[in-house]
Amino acid sequence: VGVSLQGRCIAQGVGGGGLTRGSFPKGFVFGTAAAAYQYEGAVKVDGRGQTIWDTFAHTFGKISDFSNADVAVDQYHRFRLAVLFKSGICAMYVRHIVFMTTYRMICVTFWDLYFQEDVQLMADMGMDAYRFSIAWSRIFPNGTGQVNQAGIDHYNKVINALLSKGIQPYVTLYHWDLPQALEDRYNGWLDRQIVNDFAAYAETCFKAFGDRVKHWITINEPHTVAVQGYDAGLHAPGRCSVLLHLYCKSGNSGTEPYIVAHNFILAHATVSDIYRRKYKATQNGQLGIAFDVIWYEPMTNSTIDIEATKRAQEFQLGWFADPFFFGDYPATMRTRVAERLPKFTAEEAALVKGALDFVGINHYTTFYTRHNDTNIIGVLLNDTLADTGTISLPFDKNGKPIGDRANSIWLYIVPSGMRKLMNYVKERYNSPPVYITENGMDDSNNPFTSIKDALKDSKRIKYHNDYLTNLAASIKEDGCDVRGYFAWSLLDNWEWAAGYTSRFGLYFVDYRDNLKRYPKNSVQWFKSLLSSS
Ligand code: PSG
Repeated sequence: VGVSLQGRCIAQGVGGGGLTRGSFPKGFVFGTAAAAYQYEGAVKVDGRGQTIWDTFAHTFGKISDFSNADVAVDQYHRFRLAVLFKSGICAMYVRHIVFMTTYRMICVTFWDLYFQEDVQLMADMGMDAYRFSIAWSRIFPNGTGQVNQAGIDHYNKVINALLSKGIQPYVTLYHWDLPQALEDRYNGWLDRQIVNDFAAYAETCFKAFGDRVKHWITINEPHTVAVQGYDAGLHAPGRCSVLLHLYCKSGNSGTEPYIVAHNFILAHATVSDIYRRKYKATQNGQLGIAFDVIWYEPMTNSTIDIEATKRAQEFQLGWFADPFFFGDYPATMRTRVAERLPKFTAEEAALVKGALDFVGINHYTTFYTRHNDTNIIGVLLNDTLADTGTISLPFDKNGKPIGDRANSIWLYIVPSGMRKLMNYVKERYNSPPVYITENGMDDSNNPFTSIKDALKDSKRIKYHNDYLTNLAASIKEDGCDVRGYFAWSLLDNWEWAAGYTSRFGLYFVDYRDNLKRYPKNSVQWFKSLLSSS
């Protein structure tokens, strides 16, 4: 009673919404999210092959703090079995067989498996699930060919450790760490061959883990990869043609993002087809993609800006989700990108349409959008953005920020965007099942802040409380079919081009003392929420 009372008080005290488990439907899943390259470290251990992110992070000038993720937060090692503990109770009983007396012992033995750190941290919070990614290059160090058994063994250990604590694995197959061998062989996602190689990797995972993994996210944020990796060049493989190739050695910002996107879509569709034909009947799992979606609000109430806002969303979520629901890209994209936008053959369209079992949404922030038909931005920074004929900013026309800012320059706190986005998905795609596969905010990694102060993350508590309150309303009041919520992230970790400058964790990681984990106050908040009824 004490715990649940306290839980209610904390949950109420913070947002005023009085969130409890009961604010969500029965069976609603709460978890934390993570990704291999941001967490694992151990990049040369047990036969792991190099990835495009190892290459990118080790290229001078690409990561803001000049760091790399060779060690990251060492999760690869911290999944090791730490202690195997055996205990039991025994009872003696006496048996008489005529004149013979025998003393017999019966014992009941309990085996307890204790795992080092990270699984226990999730269990401590009462989380139902953990979203993590498999590193393709641990399974196939060269992208294809011979399976690396040590990689399979590792993820078996992870999955079994989670299940032993009642935590369901939600597994991402591709969270950006493409085997470098495939980039070298045929330019990775730019070549259609990737579809077959990805399918072979995915199938290997279904065979090895599919008896226990029931939720697969094939690809994390294909939109971010297409734009940041191939248009702006800020993410691996760092291709672009903006600034007259001064920033990226090679690439074509006007065409490559669309080609890569097309291959991502075909890759998911192919994998989904294989799963449904060969594994679904026995494994009975579900496949989705995690789409990154900023919510857009019109900058003014002029028709031209309202139209622009619709277009911006079609070029973001629509670009990737429309093909799965309607069999083609949005009409606005067909018109504006014209011959640079790849086409689906009738056969491909049939394969793609209907290939999602659920929609994963990574949602963090909301921007204002206005019409913009100058091409300056395209020439300087970002061609796909120029194609939209829009510009989106976290400031209104008077320069006032749309919400409170977190640490990342793109992360402004606008909880109502969550509810609006859920309704948009419901309306546009006819109520598909949705999982929020990421939602969270970061603090800066300030070397002068004491650990004690860094653990006081009331801003993060409020963030989750307010976004979850809007999510609950979208389900209960608007009838959106949302099945689960994953907080980004379990731990502070390596934040891509921002390196270690950003802390998204519910747990603080001490980068100066053996990567020790400390619960921030948000851990207690989640624990209270999750133990409430
Ligand atoms: C997602 C959304 C935006 C920027 C970056 C991401 N946005 O709205 O401008 S990346 C995404 C990713 C994960 C990151 C996390 C935080 O899947 O690996 O660590 O979000 O940036």
